[in-house]
Amino acid sequence: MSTNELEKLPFDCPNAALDKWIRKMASMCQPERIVLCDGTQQEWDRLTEQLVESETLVRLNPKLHPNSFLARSHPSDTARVEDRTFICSLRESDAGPTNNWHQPDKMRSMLKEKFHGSMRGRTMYVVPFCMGPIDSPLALVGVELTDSPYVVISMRIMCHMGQKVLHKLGAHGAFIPCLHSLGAPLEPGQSDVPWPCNDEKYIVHFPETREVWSYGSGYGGNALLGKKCVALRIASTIARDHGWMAEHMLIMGLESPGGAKTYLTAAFPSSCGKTNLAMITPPDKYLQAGWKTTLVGDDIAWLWPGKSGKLHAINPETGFFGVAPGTSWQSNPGAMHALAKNTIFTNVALTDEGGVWWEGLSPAPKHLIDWTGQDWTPDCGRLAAHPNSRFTAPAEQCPNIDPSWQDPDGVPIDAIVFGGRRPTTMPLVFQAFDWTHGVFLGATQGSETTPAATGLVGTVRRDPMAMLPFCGYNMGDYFAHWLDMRSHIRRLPRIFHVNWFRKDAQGKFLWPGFRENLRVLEWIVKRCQGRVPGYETPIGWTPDWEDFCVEGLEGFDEAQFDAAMEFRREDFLTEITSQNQFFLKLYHSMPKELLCQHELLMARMA
Ligand code: O2Y
Ligand code: MN
Repeated sequence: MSTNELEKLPFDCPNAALDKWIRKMASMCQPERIVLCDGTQQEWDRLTEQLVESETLVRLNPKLHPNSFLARSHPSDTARVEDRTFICSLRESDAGPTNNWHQPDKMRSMLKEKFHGSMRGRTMYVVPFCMGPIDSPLALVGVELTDSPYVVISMRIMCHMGQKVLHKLGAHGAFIPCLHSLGAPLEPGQSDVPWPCNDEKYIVHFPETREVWSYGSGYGGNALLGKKCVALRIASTIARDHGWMAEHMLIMGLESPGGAKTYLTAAFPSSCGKTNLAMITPPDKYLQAGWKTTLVGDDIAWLWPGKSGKLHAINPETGFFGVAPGTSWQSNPGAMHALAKNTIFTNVALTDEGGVWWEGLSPAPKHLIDWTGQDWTPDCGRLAAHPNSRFTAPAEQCPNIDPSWQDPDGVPIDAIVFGGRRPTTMPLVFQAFDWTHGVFLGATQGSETTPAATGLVGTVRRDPMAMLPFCGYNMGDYFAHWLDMRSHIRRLPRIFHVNWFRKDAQGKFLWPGFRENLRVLEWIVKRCQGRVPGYETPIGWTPDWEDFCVEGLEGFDEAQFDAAMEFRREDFLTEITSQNQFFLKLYHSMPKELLCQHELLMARMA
């Protein structure tokens, strides 16, 4: 495409600023052609056909998985790359000590060199997308320019995309510019590979100008820029400036037998079963009694003080990018229904019948093609699916999707739940004394690495509000924003901390977990409704044995409950020291209220 051709785009662009930006980026990236994506079924059919031909996708057996495909990525491109993720704020202190910072002008000129000619021989797709229900007051419009058709079809599942978004943008609307290139230009005559990418990767955010530039990866959060880049890192800076919150949280609804509905959000560090909790099936006893759970979102929540006086929440996404291994009809039937059709699987194994398989799905078949494309047998000593293999599936296919999941005004939130994988120290559930104490609980949450001897406290990897890799600004300022929100919410949600992973001295889990976690959520709901008293302890309000339902839980007696709920002063003294080390890292921006919470906890423990 010559510079001359770039004087005019090959399609009508209704927005002058968008037209100008596309032409500027195209003259830098030099694609062979530019295509505006409309988000239609015909476009999906065309692109998936093209990707099957280029061997990026394998069409699955339509009898097993209608309209579904398997992609195998390059083995070097299988996950988000945190060490290649940058927050390029004008001031280093605005990125804070927990983010990779780079001076924005220098980063920009370096990126311009990388992107120069990076789309040669490829198509530049223009993907207008909207995070959040199109008519929501919080909805954010972005436009991703990408040379990856896999990204286009994935974006169609993960967010509102195409013509309807261009219509919302109109002639003068603002958009978040997101530039993405695989960094794998094709020279004349050069043949393509199924998963082009570059060894050098940059996932770069400019928070002041609200821009994302991503180079070198075609995978997940590195490449589908609406998700972690826009809906968390950029949105968190917009939210701070405009009085709302962009959080790494699931959103779910719980309907008790009388029909009362309570919505809650929850933030856990990775590997704590967030997707499984979001899609939880109540234990049979609860189902028979009339309990229902609904899903609004499994990964991201945008929260703002709504008309009801409560915090309201929307899920800015329309799909799941869920981890496949461990997902099964036993562990998560909701996810299995969601991924039954219209799904893109990435890096799972292919069965001889043209279906998919991963570890934890079912007994291993006798033969598979593994995620690297090689023959696989159960005795070959390799995993069949990559541990970070994924399904990209439409959220509306989840059978218990909440009727209000696309309500522009969101759903009213009564509880916020924090937690972590803590084999020691943290009881099954407790409630914060107030909002500030709750923010403290979120700020200190984390997961524990298991020490060699069981029963000893391991090293805790802090992941405040599960936002450590996703906050687009200084974590201390982020805590201050949380504290400030208190004065803007008339009916504050209650805040809780849960731990499904407590173990006894023999290393056995003290709580059965999975569907039984609903019993903990029941206590949380009842606390929000003022239906059960709490028992005041130095760490917060805890449930009394009489108020906690264990009916039908084989062998879970009062002694077991006490063990799961126990907190030991000596463990908490270790905890306080470890929290202090984390706070010291953020000392210059740490709000005094949180340091004070720390002192108060110490005093209550003394
Ligand atoms: O590896 C990736 O690119 C995906 S990471 C991811 C995907 C879905 C939901 N959450 C996450 C995460 O890292 O929190
Ligand atoms: Mn996530």
